[in-house]
Amino acid sequence: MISGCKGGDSAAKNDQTIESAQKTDVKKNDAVSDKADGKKSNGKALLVALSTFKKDDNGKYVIPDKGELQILTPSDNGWKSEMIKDSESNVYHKALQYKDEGILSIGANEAMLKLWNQNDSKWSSKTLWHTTFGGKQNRLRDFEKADFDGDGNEDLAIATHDQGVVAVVWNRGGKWVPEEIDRQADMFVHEIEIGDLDGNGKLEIYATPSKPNTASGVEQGGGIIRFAWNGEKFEKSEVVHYDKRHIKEVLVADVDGDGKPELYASVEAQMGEGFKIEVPVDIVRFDYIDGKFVSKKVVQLAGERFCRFLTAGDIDGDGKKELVASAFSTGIHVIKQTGEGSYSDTVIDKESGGFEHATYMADIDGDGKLELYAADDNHGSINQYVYDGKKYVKTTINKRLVPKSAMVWNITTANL
Ligand SMILES: [Ca+2]
Ligand SMILES: [Ca+2]
Ligand SMILES: [Ca+2]
Ligand SMILES: [Ca+2]
Repeated sequence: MISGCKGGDSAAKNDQTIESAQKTDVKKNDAVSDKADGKKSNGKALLVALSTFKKDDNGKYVIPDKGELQILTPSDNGWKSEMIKDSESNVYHKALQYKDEGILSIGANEAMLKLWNQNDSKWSSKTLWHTTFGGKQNRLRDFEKADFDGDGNEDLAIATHDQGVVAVVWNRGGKWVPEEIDRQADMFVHEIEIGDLDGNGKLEIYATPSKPNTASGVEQGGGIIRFAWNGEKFEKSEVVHYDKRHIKEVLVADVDGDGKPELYASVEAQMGEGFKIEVPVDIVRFDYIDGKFVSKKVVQLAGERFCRFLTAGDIDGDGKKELVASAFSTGIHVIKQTGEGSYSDTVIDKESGGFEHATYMADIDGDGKLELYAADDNHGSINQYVYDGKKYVKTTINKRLVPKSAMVWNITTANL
């Protein structure tokens, strides 16, 4: 049963749904694979989570269609693309490999958590959680995996729309048990990050609730909340709150290399009437010091309204980590710490952009150095950036015919 769940009736319903889903066993869906040769690759692949759109009567790609998971695999003849299509959801927000058990996906409208597996080159899925939240939208928006209770099984923390639900889906020895750990009416929780910022050996969950988008974006408040496991339940506290700004992107990483992770946030612009940017995007760092969070501005992205992707890693091979901020309209920013509290900001590609501008760092080619992968939705391309010692060399590894026919929401990797 779902213990400590605040959902009441919906909790009972969720539990029932999961029971029936587990009894259903493997469901074929309408998964389509366009992989021509059906061979399994042996190396790492990129998992690209997408939503697709159909044309309306005016020929505009605005009607939500299927959620899709694109698997991009390097080969001697360039990157191979394979699509898993799912008509039960119209958005795939993210996919994560879960050990050798398969690929987990989260979708929206319908809100579904699925586990995908490949047999004889056909992908099929099992639904682990299918739920509604009682508002207008039912979206599983972001998730991360970690063993919160220390039982040896990795659990999932999931951000959802639009009733402020933060859920943990416990892995109880192979049985998946969802639990709502928070709920706030008419709130959108966009992002989950996990890390031990207080250094007590237990992982906390960081989540970003914000008020619904308005047409003007004026006075859309939000912040970061934190859930710390106390051995029995999660204790909620606030990291930061803004009345006129909000956060849809956070990152936990040890960028300064002192062995302790920091929390980074992309604080969206404070907007005035008529889409006037009163304060542009700030990248802010939060350190947990003596029981509270201390914030410091890293950089401000001049002229930028929002930045929905922060990643970190040593992308230029100098032994120190960089922070990469992929912004809506000002390109891909590589941010380097140049001293105590000082940072430089270099735009490596000002043409790349989009609402999400999903970005990921991975060593897919196996040379021991990270490559940067970014989804440029303005041009419908997925690009790789490799630092050659002087500059970032850009290679387009995938391009769709009609850029507006899809949106990329996330990029991760899997060993397939
Ligand atoms: Ca666990
Ligand atoms: Ca901790
Ligand atoms: Ca570096
Ligand atoms: Ca590499």
